[in-house]
Amino acid sequence: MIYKGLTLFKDGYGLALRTAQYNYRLYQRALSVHYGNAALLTPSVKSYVEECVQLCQPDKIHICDGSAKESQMLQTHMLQQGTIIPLPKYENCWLARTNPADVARVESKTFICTANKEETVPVTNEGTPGALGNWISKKDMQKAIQERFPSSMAGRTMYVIPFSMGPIGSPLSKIGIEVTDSPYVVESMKIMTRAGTKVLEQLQTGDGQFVKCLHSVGKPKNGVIEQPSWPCDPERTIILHTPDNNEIVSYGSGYGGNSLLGKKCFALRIGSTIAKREGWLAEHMLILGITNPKGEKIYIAAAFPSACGKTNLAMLTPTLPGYKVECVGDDIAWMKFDSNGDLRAINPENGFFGVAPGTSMATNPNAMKTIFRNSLFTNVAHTSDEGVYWEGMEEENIKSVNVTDWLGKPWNKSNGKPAAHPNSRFCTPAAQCPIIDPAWEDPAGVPISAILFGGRRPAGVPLVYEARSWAHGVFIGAAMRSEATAAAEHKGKVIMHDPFAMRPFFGYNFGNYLSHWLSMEKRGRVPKIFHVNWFRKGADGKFLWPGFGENSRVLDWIFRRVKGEECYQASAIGNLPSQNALITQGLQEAIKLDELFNLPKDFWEQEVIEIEKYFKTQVGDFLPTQVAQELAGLKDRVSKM
Ligand code: GTP
Ligand code: SPV
Ligand code: MN
Repeated sequence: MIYKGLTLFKDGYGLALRTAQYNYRLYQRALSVHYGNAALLTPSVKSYVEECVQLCQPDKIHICDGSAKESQMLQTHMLQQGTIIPLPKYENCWLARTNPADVARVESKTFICTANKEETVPVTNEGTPGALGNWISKKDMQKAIQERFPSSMAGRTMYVIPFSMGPIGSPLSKIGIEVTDSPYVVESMKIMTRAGTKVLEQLQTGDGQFVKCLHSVGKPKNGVIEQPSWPCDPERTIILHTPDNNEIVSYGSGYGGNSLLGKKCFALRIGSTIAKREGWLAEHMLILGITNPKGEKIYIAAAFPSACGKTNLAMLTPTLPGYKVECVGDDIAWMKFDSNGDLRAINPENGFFGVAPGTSMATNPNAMKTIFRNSLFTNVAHTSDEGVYWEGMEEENIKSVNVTDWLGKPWNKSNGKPAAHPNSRFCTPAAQCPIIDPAWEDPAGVPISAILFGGRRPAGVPLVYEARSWAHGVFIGAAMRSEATAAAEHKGKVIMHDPFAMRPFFGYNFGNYLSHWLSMEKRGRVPKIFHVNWFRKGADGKFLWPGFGENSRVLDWIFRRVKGEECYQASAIGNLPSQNALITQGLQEAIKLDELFNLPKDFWEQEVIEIEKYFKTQVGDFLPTQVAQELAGLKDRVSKM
């Protein structure tokens, strides 16, 4: 065994495995690299792979080249394992069914590891459990790794995925190496990121830096894998991040943000810590370009919590005549001021991992035109004509076929359960989107003129309002709340705080994050900030606003505000559209505008109390004075309503 020369080196950092013999080399033959070219790995990538091999003891090593031939090979392998089902109704599409215990991100098992707890989370004296991330000590992280990873890949292939977040070579992009034992993860990462040999070449010519991402679907302690087609270890799932050395370690889950480590783990958690150090922003935001009837174009970024409408807004089909929306990204934005003081954003991703239920020709035709080629569906329902189905999809699709639900059981509407899991998703190449923005891969990014915050607020919060200033906008982001969704393990429809839609994704102390946001005003021209709410409900429990394409009416008002039109009126909570400023001509149904924009005093008094309590118990002394002043200002204005 050629790894005899490696010793465990417990320095308390990350994996804490270091090669003792520096002259040690990863030889293709000796390591049984059965696919790919180990000679392309830089010395630091080689030593990282060696550490992972030493720890996880895989049978084989596969260095991903990103090719179509490789995809065919992995698809064949996954077909044999029963992990995927072909969908010949479409072109190169596949369906995966996970273990029913592995269907969403697990926020409670996600940790950030720093020397001091305060680096990761605000520590307050209130005795309330922290809800702004979980901290783990270096010692406990080591323990967690040592309890789970040794030999976790025995009998399996270890895939090494070189990937770039952002266009390869862009000054805003960053590289990662994900080591995983899941071929499903490989195929998903090849859609969601730029992955393969070209990234290894970039590593050789660039600064050689990369984020270390180790992932194993794991093996349960008792050795029993319940569903061999989807191995996982839900009971011991853990997702660990060490910002100090740009390292991610994820065990036990094969799904979504738990396993596609470029996404939430890298682009947001590690990304936000890099962004803090380097003076930019890594955010849970879509990016869209919008052109008005005069032919003027601006770009907008929007932060809504998981399953609250980012993909839909990013691909919006405007109902307002003369408007055009183009999509840059649907989930993550990396934003940095350029030398002219403009805030420029890139979408670090290469694909969409979008919520399937609710996606239809009526709600999001652009998504429907994107997803039926070269796509991987997970936990949606299967039809007997070898296609897919989910709640909200046009029902004619299932008129003359039988439906099998996401669990593999026969399904019909009368059995009362959803056919597709509420967090079922499509994974599809962004380049296939018919309205992908011409500048979506511009290495310089696109200039951002407005930032939107929003969430699911069934009561009290109007359709749209504008922040009074940058600091007020930062406060609005900090005070964001939204109804819980199926994207994580939360139960029920409780209204949760989700500041900046980042609560599950902060890589460092939220108080310091707020200071960082406030500091942007000194770095360049800051965009205008708005809050939107498509989800307000009337007394009948129905949405007051039709949403989707009609949201273009709200974007039109925002556009005009960006251009400086005086189409607003001040209110206690911020600027609202002035009378008749929101274009309503052509709306299919009569809209109860009064209800949609009403600001009930008792609601806002309660909201202020709730925000105050949240800041006190969750952020404590880490709350920047400016944000506290904004809260005091709101409280004062609400008292005079
Ligand atoms: P993540 O991928 O989890 O980050 O979610 P997301 O923010 O991209 O949410 P997405 O656009 O996938 O929407 C989630 C759900 O909200 C879907 O079921 C949509 O149909 C629904 N939705 C999106 N936009 C609207 C809207 O304007 N009005 C209403 N009523 N529902 C919407
Ligand atoms: C989200 O939950 O915000 C997602 C899906 O975009 S996941 O990739 O699983 O994080
Ligand atoms: Mn998301």
